[in-house]
Amino acid sequence: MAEATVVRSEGSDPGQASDDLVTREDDGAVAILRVNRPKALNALDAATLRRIGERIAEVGADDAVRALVLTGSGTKAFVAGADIAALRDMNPEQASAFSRLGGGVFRQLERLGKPTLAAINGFALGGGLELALGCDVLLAADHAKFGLPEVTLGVIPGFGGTQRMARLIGANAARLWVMSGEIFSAQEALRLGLVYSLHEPEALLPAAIAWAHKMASRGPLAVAAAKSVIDRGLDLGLDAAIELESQAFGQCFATADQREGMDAFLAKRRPEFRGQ
Ligand code: DAK
Repeated sequence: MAEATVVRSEGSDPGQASDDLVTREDDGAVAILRVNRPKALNALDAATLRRIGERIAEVGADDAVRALVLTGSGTKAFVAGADIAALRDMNPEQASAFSRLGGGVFRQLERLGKPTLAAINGFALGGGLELALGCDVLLAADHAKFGLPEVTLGVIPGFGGTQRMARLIGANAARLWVMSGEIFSAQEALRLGLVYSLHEPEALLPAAIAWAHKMASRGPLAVAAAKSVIDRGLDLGLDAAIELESQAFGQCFATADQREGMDAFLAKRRPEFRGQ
């Protein structure tokens, strides 16, 4: 079945250019992507999901970008979920195709060979929380609200939320929040380890960008290898995961960045990593 026939883009605000659904601005080596559908609290319809995918691909291909921060437009919402108006009339095939579209985009985000941070500036519900879960590190504003409320709509999380929540906060807490569909506070998210830190709303983006710059200044191949080994290792037994780390450690020694990093240390100067 052709994707275009089943994954519709209803829900995008009339007159809003698809380009504008996800804006990009760069701060040096850090790209900042904002989901930008303020009238629907940045809810994800098919057009917005596709645009996120295009932006991620763009960032991945841009050698000048070494880290990504993902946030939502405005101060009220990061992303308030999948677009319920677009979901409502889907048949099972269309829903599966929508799920595959979102799941594919979130996996693309997760596999991006550059560090990614979610700056959660408000509601992160349903597909919005699932989008944040595709990032490497989650930071939040202290007024943010979290939840996977899909069961309140008669469905379940369809973009990997059940799996990533359980991996990140453990099965007990994941079951509680997924099966109740309740919304929870930023303070609870911090307590659960779902987010790394909370910030005053105006301090959130600067904090995320500051972490992104730190990561962007390190050896990019090493950062990408570390990300990959942590992610892949989580799905393996400890022996296999440690072997994966050993292999990746060895591969670092085939790079110019390894020599540059160690030469710079010994010469007491800042390294100039070229990602080679
Ligand atoms: N979709 C569409 N529009 C939304 C929206 C959403 N998720 N969230 C908010 N909006 C719209 C509202 O309809 C409203 O539009 P207008 O009436 O102004 O036209 C506007 O944004 C402002 O929202 P409110 O007026 O409701 O603002 P409040 O401050 O009163 O409330 C809220 C904020 C976030 C508590 C409330 O809007 C809310 O409860 N929103 C829905 C949150 C939610 O349930 N999110 C989860 C969506 S379900 C799957 C694939 C994916 C998924 C599941 C399955 N498969 C294909 C299997 C994922 C599902 C979800 O994410």
